[in-house]
Amino acid sequence: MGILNVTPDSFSDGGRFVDRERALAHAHQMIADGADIIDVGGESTRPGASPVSVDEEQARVVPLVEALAREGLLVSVDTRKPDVMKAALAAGAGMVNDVRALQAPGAAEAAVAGRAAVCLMHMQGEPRTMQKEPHYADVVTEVRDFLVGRARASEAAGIARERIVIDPGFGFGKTVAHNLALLRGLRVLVETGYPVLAGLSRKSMLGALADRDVNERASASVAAALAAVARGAAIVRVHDVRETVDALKVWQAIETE
Ligand code: 7PJ
Repeated sequence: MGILNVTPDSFSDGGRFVDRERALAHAHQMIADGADIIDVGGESTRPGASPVSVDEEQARVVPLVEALAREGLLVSVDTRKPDVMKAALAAGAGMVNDVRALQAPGAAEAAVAGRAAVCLMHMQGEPRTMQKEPHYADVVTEVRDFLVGRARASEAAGIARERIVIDPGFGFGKTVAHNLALLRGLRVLVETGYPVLAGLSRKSMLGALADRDVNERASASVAAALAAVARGAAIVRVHDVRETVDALKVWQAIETE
C-alpha cells in the first residue's frame, strides 16, 4: 500500500503533493514501483495537526480517488469521517482506512453501503493528545482484543469477514517500547485470522531508533516493513514503495524454496 498524502500539513510530505497532477504522477510512480493499493488521505493525524472540514477533505481526496479508480486501481481512503467515506466510495474507492476503526456514528453504515473493504486501526486516545502518556498493562493483548471487537462489530453491521483488515496503529498512542512490543508480537494479531496491515513508514519510533530526521528514514522503514512481513503482515503501508518492494522481493526469494 503506497501512501498518497494530499494534506498541506502532513508531516513527511510537507504539502508537496497538494497539486493534483503531481499527486497523480506520484500515485502512478508508486504503482510502477509495485504498489497494489493507493491510500489517499486528506487529513493529517499527526499529533497537533489542525482539523480539516468535511468539505475541504472531500475537495482534496475525491478528485484523486475518482481519477485513480477510473484507471482500475485499488484505492483506499484514509479518513475518519463518514461523509468523506461515502463520497470517496461513490467516486470508486474500494477500501476505507479508518484510524478510528469505524467508531464514528455512520461510519460502518457508509462502509457497508459502499461495499468497501475496511482497515480497522487501533488508537489509544485522540491524535492531539495520544502521545502524552500512553499506558497499557499488556499492549499486545489489549490491541488484539480491541481489534477483534471492532472486527466483530463490523461483521455484525454487514461487512463481510473477508473484507476486514486489522492494524495495530503503530505510533497512535504508543511509546517506542509499545511499538516494539507490538511488532515483536504481531503474530498474535495474525493468529486472529484477519489480514494484518502494518504502518511503520517514516514514523517517529524509527527516527528514535535510527537517529534520523523524517525524510531520512527510508532504510529504517524498509527494515521495519520486512520485520512486519516476516511476522505475517499481509499489507505494509509505506512511502518508499520501490525500496520496500525490492527488499521484499529479495527476502521472499530467500524464504521461498
Ligand atoms: C497509519 C494510517 C497506520 C493505517 C496513518 C503516518 C500517520 N492508517 N494512517 N495505519 N498511519 N491503517 O503515516 O505516519 O499506521 S497517518
